[in-house]
Amino acid sequence: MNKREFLTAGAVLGAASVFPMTSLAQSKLKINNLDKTVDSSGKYILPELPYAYNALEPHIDEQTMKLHHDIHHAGYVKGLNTATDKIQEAINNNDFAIIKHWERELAFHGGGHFLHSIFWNVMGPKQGNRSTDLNKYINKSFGSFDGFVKLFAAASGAVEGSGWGIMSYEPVADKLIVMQAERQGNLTQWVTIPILPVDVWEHAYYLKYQNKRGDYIKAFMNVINWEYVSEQFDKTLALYK
Ligand code: MN3
Repeated sequence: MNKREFLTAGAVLGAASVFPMTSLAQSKLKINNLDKTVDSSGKYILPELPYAYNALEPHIDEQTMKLHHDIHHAGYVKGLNTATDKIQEAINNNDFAIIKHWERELAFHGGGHFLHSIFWNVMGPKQGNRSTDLNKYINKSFGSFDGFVKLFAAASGAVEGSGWGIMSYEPVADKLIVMQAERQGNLTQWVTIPILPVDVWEHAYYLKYQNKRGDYIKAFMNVINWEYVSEQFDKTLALYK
C-alpha cells in the first residue's frame, strides 16, 4: 500500500467509524422516503403505507393493498436482511461457496424492498399537478405526455413474466427513460449507484486469460485507480446531502 492508498483507506475507514454508512445514508435518502426503509443500525424495515389500505379504492382494492404491503413487501424486507447477514457471514468465514445464491437473494429482495417503497409513494388518493420541470423533461424525452403514457403502458405491459415498468432519470443524456425490470430488477436493486464496475464478459479477458475469469479479476484489482474511484464516491455521497 503506497502513501496515497493508505491515506485514502484511512479517510474511508475514519469516516466510517465516525459516521456509520447506514446512518450517513439514512440522513440523506429523503427521496421517495427511502430513509424510512432502513433503521439506524442498518437493518432494513418495512415502511408504513403513506395512506390507508382503502385509500386507492376503487382503482386498487383494500385487500390487494393489505396483502401486497403486509405480506409481499414484508417478505422482501425479511429476505434482504437475511441475504445481508449471510453475505457478512461469508466474509467472516472466508467461505464464498454459495455466494451466487446470496447475491441473487440480495438483488431480488433488495429490488423488491426499494421498488415497493417507491411504488407506495408514487400512488395516492390525491393526484395533484406535474411540475414545470417534470413536464419539460417528459416533453423533451418522450415528445409529449401522451407519448410517455403510451410508451410506459406498452413497456410495462410487455414485461416478460413478473416485473416492473420504470420511468427513470438518465443523467448522462439528462433525460427520462422507460425501462423494464424483469422480476425485481435482474441482479440489481435499482436505487444503487455504480461505483466500481468490472466487465466479466468473455470479450473483456478471453484473448489473455481464456476461461480463467478469476485470474482476470485478480488482474483487474491491480489496475483500479482508487483515487478516481474515491473522488466519484465522494461526489455520489454529495448527491444525497
Ligand atoms: Mn409487488
